[in-house]
Amino acid sequence: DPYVDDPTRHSALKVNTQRPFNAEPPPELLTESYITPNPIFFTRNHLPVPNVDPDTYRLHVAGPPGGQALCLSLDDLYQFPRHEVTVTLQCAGNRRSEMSQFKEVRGLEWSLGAISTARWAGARLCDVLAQAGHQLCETEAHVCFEGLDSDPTGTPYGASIPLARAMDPEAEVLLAYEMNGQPLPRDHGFPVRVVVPGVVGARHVKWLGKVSVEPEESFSHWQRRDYKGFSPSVDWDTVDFDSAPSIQELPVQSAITQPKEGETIEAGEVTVRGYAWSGGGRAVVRVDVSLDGGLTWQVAELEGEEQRARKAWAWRLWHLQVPLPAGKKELNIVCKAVDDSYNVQPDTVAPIWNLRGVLNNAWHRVHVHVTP
Ligand code: MTE
Ligand code: MO
Repeated sequence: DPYVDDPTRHSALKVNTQRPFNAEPPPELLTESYITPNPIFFTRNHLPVPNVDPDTYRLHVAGPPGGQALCLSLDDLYQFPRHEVTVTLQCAGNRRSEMSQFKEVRGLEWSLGAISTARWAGARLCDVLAQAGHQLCETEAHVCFEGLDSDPTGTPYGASIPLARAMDPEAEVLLAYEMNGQPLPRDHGFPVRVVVPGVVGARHVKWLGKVSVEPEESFSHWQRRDYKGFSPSVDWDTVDFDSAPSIQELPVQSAITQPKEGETIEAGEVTVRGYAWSGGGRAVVRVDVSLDGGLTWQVAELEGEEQRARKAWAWRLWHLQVPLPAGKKELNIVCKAVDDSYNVQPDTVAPIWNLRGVLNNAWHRVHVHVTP
């Protein structure tokens, strides 16, 4: 069993698959705090967790022609200026189960918890690339990452991001060695992972072993044959993965974590809670909440840290506390967020359904009963 060496996990996690380990925190814990505690941070593993010895760990960074290939120990990495940033990480498959309720999709049945937020610390990728002699270039280029986790054929997990993002100090791409003030937990990439603010989780390569700059995107299965969006008309017989770009920045997203679907609440007053986030550093400017399925709306109160313009890498938590009209027996609670490009969420899954069940950002809906 290649998974015997996997770490032990927190019992509050809702396990999706045990081998490889995939799990999410329950909604009520997810938005209990702005920073997700490490033990309940959602985990998305495609392969067994590698057991990396921090003393012998080396990160290989390929150099350009005439440049300098680097072979960095953890201590070497600590010599680069330390950079800290709070980043929300979301899997492209977050909320897939709502998409599969509409029509079958292939993938893990994530509820709304394949998203979490941490304070990450590490070396800036741009500093490490510069040390190896890499520069921005006019021609298309991508920074390819390889993990130390691999399948039975020895193929590692891999992904890539455009060189322009990697080299932009404002994009704050990190080679992270700390998560919420602790060394990275094994499930989250110990000892080093990539953190790409504003970009889909799949590019945040864990257990980072190798970095290189290439004229093309990573040839990894997860870059080329997965994590892409398609029209609802495309099925497994007609899908052409080369025809769609890899997912990088994610669309505006929000979900309700309280009350929960099917719950019975007391008459008088209701408190609705949830999260909202957008990709690409776009800030959440507003969250609208409806108690009547979208006929009328109220504006929720945003909590948590203020976001920086164009660098809003972390989510906003929000709440709305309102009296209930007398005689209401049930509520159809809906939320939708607006980002600072005025992007909005689609009202249903139907127009964004895709065979892989990724990129679900439809209005989130929760139906609750009210006791008289
Ligand atoms: N990196 C490696 N090496 N192996 C993986 O399976 N999964 C990716 C990404 N990085 C993965 C990886 C995916 S799809 C996601 S959503 C995030 O890690 C999840 O990060 P987390 O487990 O720390 O939440
Ligand atoms: Mo993911």
